[in-house]
Amino acid sequence: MSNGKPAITIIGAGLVGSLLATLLAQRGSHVEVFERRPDPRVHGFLGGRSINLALAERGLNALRRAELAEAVLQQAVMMRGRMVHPLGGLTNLQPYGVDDSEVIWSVSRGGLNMLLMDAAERAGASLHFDAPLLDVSFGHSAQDTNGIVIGHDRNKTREHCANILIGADGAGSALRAAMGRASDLGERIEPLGHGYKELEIPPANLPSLALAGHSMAGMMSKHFAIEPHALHIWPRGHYMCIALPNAQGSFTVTLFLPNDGPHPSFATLPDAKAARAFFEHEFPDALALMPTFDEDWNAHPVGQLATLYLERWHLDGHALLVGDAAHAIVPFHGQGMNAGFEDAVELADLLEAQPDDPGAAFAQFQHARKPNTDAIAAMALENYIEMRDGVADPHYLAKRELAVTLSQRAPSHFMSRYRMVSFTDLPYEYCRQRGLEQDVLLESLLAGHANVADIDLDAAAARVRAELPPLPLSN
Ligand code: FAD
Ligand code: 8RB
Repeated sequence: MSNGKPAITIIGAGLVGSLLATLLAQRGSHVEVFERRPDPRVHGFLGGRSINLALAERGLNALRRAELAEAVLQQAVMMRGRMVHPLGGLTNLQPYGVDDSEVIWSVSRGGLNMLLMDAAERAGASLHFDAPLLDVSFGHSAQDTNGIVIGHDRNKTREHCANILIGADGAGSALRAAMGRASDLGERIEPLGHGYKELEIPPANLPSLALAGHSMAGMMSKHFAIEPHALHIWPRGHYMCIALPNAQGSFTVTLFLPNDGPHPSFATLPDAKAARAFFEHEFPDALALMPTFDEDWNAHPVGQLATLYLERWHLDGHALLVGDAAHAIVPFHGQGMNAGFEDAVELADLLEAQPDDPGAAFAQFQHARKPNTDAIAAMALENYIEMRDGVADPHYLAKRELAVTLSQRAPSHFMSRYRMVSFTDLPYEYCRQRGLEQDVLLESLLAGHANVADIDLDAAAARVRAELPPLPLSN
């Protein structure tokens, strides 16, 4: 204890650990953070590669609580919708929301993490780098403190006391492994069977159009090679590519593909030559924009995707897991970080409300969050199907068209699940359940109609208002 507030030890200064450290330190807790990697503000991040993430309303809300939203948005690129690139067809933009208040934001992981580390230190947290958690001996009684072993200077280790231990050390959490050795957490890892490969579209070097005809005509300037304000998708049925814009004019492209099985899978693409031939066939427009395709293919390993489920996130008041360490999910709703940021706010509120009873705070945290993280795990899996082949299905498109119309005619009673997840802070489990109810109604309204134009839309909107309760939205 210091000044009546508990001392808290966080493992991992990733996205969630550094935001949680900021929120707790801003409220007066004494916070120590141990991070395995070197300080990226000194040594650079991920070898300098630009990797970006989609930030949505939930994540932004959490950043607002730490007074960091504006600083983050200054470095972000607005994405208004999904730009779909059919094979051999015309690209089309499907807006995510009703206007520019409903957009998602592409942010650099490295930039965001460094901004959060700065904020945590400014708020008074102590960050220790090159400091991996190696082992833990958990306290037995409520009064017993934990002992943690932290790696230090290659072969040396240091031992520390850690009253309240919080694991924000990511999907491969060392704290989770240590907790699992002490007590069964009910861990289940479900591999997706698909992996991913990161590629890059650099900025296009075009003659500066705005200056054409002026004295500086002919000068080269940086342009985005494809529409910057969109999340690009190349849906191909059982697999897909996506691209998110970076503030510097490049795009990070990700190929999602089955690991094994018949062509195409990562197993049937053993080298860059085979991969290039596959892209020439399936993603020719994207390949044309990737001059470093072969180097990228060879340099970046295939990443694996899985969902992590735990029955228990905490050992009494001794230790708790948050973020990916507790509930890693597949990426297809772009919500992993957003969900982890929601965790950080919820936990900081609960610990602040009962500083003397971390066991109660941890139990309430798990009780409140677990149904919601289970729900986003399920919705993320479902959105892979939607992204990779749903977008080309006529029935799906008819449903989407009807949904858009109903949300205009009955905005207090109908909002697509995507909008609820991305642009509100309604609990994920509510979004999932409400999405199911709306889906049943959409199917019933569409039954027997070849297209949306044949439906009596006034009657449809009246049914929506009669059969669904109003949305619990404040605005
Ligand atoms: P991490 O960010 O992984 O941080 C864990 C930290 O713990 C790291 O700094 C690590 O070095 C440290 N650590 C690990 N082991 C130890 C140890 N033994 N001791 C000390 N420290 C340790 N989410 C979204 O919301 N939108 C997106 O668009 C999106 N895109 C993604 C793109 C990619 C390529 C990936 C991989 C993920 C993406 N996610 C996205 C998910 C998001 O990155 C995670 O949900 C989020 O980073 C989880 O934060 P975390 O702090 O729990 O874990
Ligand atoms: N992890 C995203 C969406 C939903 C887009 C839509 C999807 C890359 C790894 Cl795959 C993906 C979304 O429905 O139109 N919003 O944000 C981010 C996504 O992938 C991220 C960049 C990603 N996550 C391992 C790779």
